[in-house]
Amino acid sequence: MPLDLSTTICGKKLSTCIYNASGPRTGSSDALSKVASSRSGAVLAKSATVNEQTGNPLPRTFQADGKGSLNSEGLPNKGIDYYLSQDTIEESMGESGKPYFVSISGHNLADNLAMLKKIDSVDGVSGVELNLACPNVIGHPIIAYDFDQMDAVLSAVSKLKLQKPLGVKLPPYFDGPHFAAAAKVLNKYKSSISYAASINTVGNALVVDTVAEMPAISPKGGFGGLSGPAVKYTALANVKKMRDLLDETIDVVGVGGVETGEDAFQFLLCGAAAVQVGTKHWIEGAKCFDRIVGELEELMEKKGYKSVGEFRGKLKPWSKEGASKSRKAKKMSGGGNTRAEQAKIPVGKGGILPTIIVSFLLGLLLATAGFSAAGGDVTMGGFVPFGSLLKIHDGLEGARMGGKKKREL
Ligand code: RRO
Repeated sequence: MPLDLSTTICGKKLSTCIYNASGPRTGSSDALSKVASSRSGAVLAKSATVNEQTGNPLPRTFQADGKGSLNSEGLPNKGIDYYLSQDTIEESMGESGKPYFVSISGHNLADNLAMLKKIDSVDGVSGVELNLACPNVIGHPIIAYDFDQMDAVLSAVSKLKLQKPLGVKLPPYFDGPHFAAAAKVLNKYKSSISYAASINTVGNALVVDTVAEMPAISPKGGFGGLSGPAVKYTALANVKKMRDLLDETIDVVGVGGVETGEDAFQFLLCGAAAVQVGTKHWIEGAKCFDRIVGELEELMEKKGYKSVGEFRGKLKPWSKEGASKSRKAKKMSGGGNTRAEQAKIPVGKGGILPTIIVSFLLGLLLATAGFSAAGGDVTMGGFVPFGSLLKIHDGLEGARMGGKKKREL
């Protein structure tokens, strides 16, 4: 019997519990159609504003050292009407039959209410994610860090009595009282909220370019939202806490640093009803959904699970027995948890030297081909032969809005 990876969000069945986060590669029907054609269980569009906007100045994204990515996109998007048009929905979703969700991040409450009213009457939209957590709009602090403002927004939204299901995108919280305060506000409006997506990027991080002695991106003095593996543990904690604190009628959708089926499994264990992928989708493209779903299936098979429901939310308390089981399994596979154990893991088959040589040759090749080593406003670029940094500046952006090259938002 095939494994059951399905889930239900906003009352809609998703064939797999993995889908895309609003953000990279979600700004156009072209990009969204690739998600729809993959094993992603649903399709979620880029956060929209009332009108089309180009976002912050370039360079505004940076992928550093494989551990984290930084962005200060500033909400580039085609405007809500684009994401609601039947042409866009048809071009994006094709015959996939999957749920299509939109996301909004208005400049103010009036904008959000106006967009929600529009969305509510559009066929083919399964729900809306209200982004309360964008860290990158200059002069606008993160709404969901101000609990009074969050309450006021949700109060006004609940008065609309929307027909479409509503999700909210939350920022990461880091302290007990903040988790509790956020959950209290959300629970107050539980009859209007279908799910909470935790987490948006970790706001106001800074990557420093050692060579140029400057920030790696240009807007906001180099401050941007941190994503990728660096934030996974924060995201897991937020999902677990929110699942513990939120009313059971509000689903928690996990997002933050998911790269593998094992990552997705961990989010599900912490109680996520579904798992979104953002940064890895940006880096790898829509084929990441096929890979991550396949890896989750493999892991479930190994563990003897037939459906996601069998382990979702069943994270066990720490125990000596569990730790011993884990240690034994790691020993068998040659890995380990402690530094001493990890030091024994060989670096590839031939050790580290071949890796250094290949990296050096690749660096020379890229330099000869005229790639930029210093970053800046380039599509791809930068190899520092004696550093460990292979960086890609605005890889996705390709070119500016309206520029010659096609750009996937
Ligand atoms: O567009 C962005 O700069 C952006 C948004 Br709306 C968001 O919600 N989170 C983020 O990291 N970047």
